Amino acid sequence: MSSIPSYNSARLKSLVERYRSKVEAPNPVDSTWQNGWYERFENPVLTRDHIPLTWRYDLNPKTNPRLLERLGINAVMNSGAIEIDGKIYLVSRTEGYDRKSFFAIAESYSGVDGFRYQEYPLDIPEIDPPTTNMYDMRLVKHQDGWIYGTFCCERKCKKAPKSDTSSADAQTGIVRTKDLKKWERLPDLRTNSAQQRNVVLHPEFVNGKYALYTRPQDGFIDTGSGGGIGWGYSDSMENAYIEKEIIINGRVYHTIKEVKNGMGAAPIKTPEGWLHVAHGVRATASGLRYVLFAFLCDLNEPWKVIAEPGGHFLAPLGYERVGDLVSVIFSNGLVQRDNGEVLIYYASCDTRMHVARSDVGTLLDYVKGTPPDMLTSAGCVRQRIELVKKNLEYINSNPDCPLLKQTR
Ligand code: M1P
Repeated sequence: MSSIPSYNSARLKSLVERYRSKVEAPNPVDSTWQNGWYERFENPVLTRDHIPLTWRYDLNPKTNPRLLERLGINAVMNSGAIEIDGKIYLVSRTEGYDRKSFFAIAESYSGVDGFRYQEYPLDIPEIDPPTTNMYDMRLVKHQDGWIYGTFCCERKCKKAPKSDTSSADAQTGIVRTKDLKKWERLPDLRTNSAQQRNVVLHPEFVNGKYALYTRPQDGFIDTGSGGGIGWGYSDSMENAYIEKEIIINGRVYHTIKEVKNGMGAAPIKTPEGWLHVAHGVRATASGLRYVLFAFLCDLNEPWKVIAEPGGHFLAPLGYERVGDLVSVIFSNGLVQRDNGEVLIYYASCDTRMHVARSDVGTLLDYVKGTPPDMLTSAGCVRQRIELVKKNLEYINSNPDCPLLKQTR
């Protein structure tokens, strides 16, 4: 054990230097990414290295002479996002080595770098029955003046036999705040589905009621008969109850959302409809693959999908494929900035947070101009042949087109 250094200022200095190098690192645009839908960035925006040292170490040499880590952080992921007075706030799912998640707020003006956590993590008030694990908060500034957070509340399944120590029951917790400082916990959402995850509040009243996107499911992992993104109404958020859910975006065989799908953050209101970024899941030999997809819903009837491109909008790339899981992208944070930018916050492999940057015009072009999934190989290749034909006609009638100089 002689190689383990005793507490000394050099060790503390090196910890501080590593922390600073992470939180102060610039985050250049990834110039290799070229599909035009959004910009990607070279670095994550939040990792476990962004967690303040005071949350992890006992810094007192008397009680921690070796300066060992006492309460480690395993991962920082699925973060709700909101802009207030020009600053971006992320409420991250922050997971300790003990597997329990909690919420913590990090803030940045640029929204792409410089995120710093507030002094303490959030201490969300407990309710009865107590929550074993809480995660994936969606933040919504509602028309009623409150900022709501809806999140997954997980508890051990009471119906499971004693030998089954894993089965869980997922329901939706609700908090609200005016300033992101004082949080009021409201009773969990009640629905007539066995379990709920990925519940998101629509930002406006619809038909005079609160409207919520749901994801009814039979079990903790399996969506079963419920599969799909649902929609329902509640008279109040103080005692939220949805009597009836309809599925507005279902699972489809041999697509990126064959196994399940779930709403991301609250949609962005655009002149042409409500713009959504959600996640779709399919099974592969190496496990479930989570990607993001986008769609547009009618402005006046937000439960009606009016455009949905085929395929994924954002999938894991390079090191984003690696983490506690494999090939998982999940998003519950979407911000339309006052300057017109749209920031799409996403986590990779339940491990770290990233951002992609776009704008409303580009995203509308993407959702309306990208062809839908034709659902068969033959349909999809015909769709592509049509594109090639159109391009060749264009190239042949435009001698200045740079493609003419290339071999096809
Ligand atoms: O592990 C991937 C994701 O799995 C769940 O999402 P869903 O309910 O759609 O399967 C959530 O636990 C989410 O937090 C997690 O990132």
